[in-house]
Amino acid sequence: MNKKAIITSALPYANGEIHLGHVASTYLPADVTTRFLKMNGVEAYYVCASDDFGTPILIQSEKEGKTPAEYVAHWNKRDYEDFSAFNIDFDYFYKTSSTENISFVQDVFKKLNDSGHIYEKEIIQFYCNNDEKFLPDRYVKGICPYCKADDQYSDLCESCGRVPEEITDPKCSLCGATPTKEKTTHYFFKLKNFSDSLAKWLDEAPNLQKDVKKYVQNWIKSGLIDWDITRDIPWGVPVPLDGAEGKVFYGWFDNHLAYISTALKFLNDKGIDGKEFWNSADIYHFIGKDIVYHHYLFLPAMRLGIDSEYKLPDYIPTRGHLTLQSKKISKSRNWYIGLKQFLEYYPADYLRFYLVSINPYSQDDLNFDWDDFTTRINSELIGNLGNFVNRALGFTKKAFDGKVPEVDSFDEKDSEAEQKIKNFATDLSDLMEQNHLDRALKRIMEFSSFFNQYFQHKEPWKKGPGTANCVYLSVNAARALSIALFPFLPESSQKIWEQLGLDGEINKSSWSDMSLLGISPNHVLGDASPIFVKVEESDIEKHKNQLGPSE
Ligand code: B3M
Ligand code: ZN
Repeated sequence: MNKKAIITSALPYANGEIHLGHVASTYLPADVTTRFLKMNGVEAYYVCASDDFGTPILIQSEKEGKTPAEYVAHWNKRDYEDFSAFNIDFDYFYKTSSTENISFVQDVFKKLNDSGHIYEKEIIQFYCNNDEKFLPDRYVKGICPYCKADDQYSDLCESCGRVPEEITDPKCSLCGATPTKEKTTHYFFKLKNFSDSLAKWLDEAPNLQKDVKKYVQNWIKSGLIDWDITRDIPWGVPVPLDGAEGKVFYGWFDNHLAYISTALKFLNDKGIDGKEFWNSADIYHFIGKDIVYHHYLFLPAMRLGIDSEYKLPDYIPTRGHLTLQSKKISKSRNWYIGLKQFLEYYPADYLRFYLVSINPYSQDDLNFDWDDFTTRINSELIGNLGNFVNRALGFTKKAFDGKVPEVDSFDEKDSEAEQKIKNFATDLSDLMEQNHLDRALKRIMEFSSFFNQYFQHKEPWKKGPGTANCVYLSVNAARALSIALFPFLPESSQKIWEQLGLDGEINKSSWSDMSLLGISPNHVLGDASPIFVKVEESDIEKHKNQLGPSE
């Protein structure tokens, strides 16, 4: 296992609040993975940034009468606060509009240009006579030329995931008028040049998801098109060439470079050689499936274009979209739950538990359902896990004054239980390393369920022979659970740790520690109290009623 890692997750646009859809597919899986790697002794850093440039942000700041810089500063701060409240533990959260990123992007562009990967071309671009503007990207809506889905932005079809060469039946998204076409000069990146090297990279990358690879390979086979990387708007990274005044880079040219520039800034400030670290680490980019094209083609091609001066990603964990009560999330239709709002209802760990449980390592869409949430929290998290921990600790308190008794020789059941603890870390490691976080969490719940049954079977309240063993093994199982749960439920895991009377912070434990019988006879537990509070059905009804049009 590589002992260094850099983890990133798709950079949130500084353009509105973080909602459940964002955290499910990228930030939460990335956070769980980073915590796991760190516990495994990997020098892992999770870096992220707000994505500050691009036409939608410019449009929105104009609407709100703010400068784009003021507008993005607001969302950068707010996003970071919301992530922190959800215990998304970035090592560093920066911004694509940082001076470091701007100069990094300009530098990469110059290198690509010097190596002949850039050319200039006069193009005909949509222009709105009404708004007196060129209309790149989201300024134009129309029909996708590939899959014929309508109401698609000209820069990305949400239905088939491809980037249209030219949208059909275009309309200005500001005023709805049909745009005219005017001439302008743009810079292009020769994506076509990279067809073979991208195909080879995909073939050889051992850790990329097979199904994603397959359809990206098909895109390559059906022919890549060169990529227009500049825009005639006043908000973006300026193109560093004479004669290119007033032009900036397209947001997707600069944003993923902030993965690198942000990591370099963070590492160099820490006194680590950032470039050397990047090139010797495992690189993870967590994304949602709507941005596969950008991460499996644009991003690696640009890195290849500068001679892999910064290595290509090892992992691009790609997950599906979240629907809400089986419908597409939509802010305008109020079919939407903000992260901040959710955390006013329930603790972060409830949402972390639920979202990991329903989120496989695949591109299948997942669904947030309030009733399912209630069941999973009340019967699994509380009924199984909370119940076991509380039973084991509560009983030790009551019957032994909180002091773990001396053990006798183990019977068959005890030995089986002991073995479960000893195998626990390895059982989970494979799943965690392969990104199957949902299955790992399920395994943890099975472990808890096993110990519930063990406790029930042993009937320690009868104080018969074997009671001491049952208590000793049960509190050690609770300790194992507390360590295993840390990447998933950091707050609850720390609570269990403290109730066990263990010192210090749980995150100082290493992953394999869970398989030690780390609590010895005569150890004195802390105070036991329920870790979780039940979700009330009446509250759930209220939350459901908040969705949809308010009358
Ligand atoms: N800002 C958000 C998205 O399309 C976009 C990601 C950038 S990652 C470099 O999901
Ligand atoms: Zn218009």
